[in-house]
Amino acid sequence: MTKAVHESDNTLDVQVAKPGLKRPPLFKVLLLNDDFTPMEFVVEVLREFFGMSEERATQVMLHVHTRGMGVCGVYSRDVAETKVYLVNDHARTHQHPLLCTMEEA
Ligand code: TYC
Repeated sequence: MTKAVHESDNTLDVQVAKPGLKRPPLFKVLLLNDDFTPMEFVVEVLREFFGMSEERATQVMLHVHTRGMGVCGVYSRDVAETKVYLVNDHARTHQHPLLCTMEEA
C-alpha cells in the first residue's frame, strides 16, 4: 500500500497496490543467416536443438537463408539462454559462423 500525506491540509491518499503477479517475459530464439554455414548443418541444428521435423527445419532454414533471420521457438528466459549458448557452442565446435541470439517476444 502506498500512502501520501499532505501536511498542508492533513489529508491522506491511500493507494492499494495491485497484486504483484506479472507474467514472466518470453523470449524468441533467433537464427541469423550467413554466407558460409552449410544448409544441411542448419537443418540438423533445428532438428537437434529445437525438435523440428526435417520438413519444418528445412522451411525455417530457407526462411532464414532468404530473409536474414528467423524464429526457432519461444521460451522462458532460462531455456532461451541455454538454447542460444548450446547452438553457438555447437556451431563454433564445428567451425561454422552460424549465430543464434534471443529477444523478448
Ligand atoms: N546462407 C547459408 C548458405 O547459403 C545457409 C544458412 C541458412 C546459413 C540459415 C545460416 O541461419 C542460417 N549456405
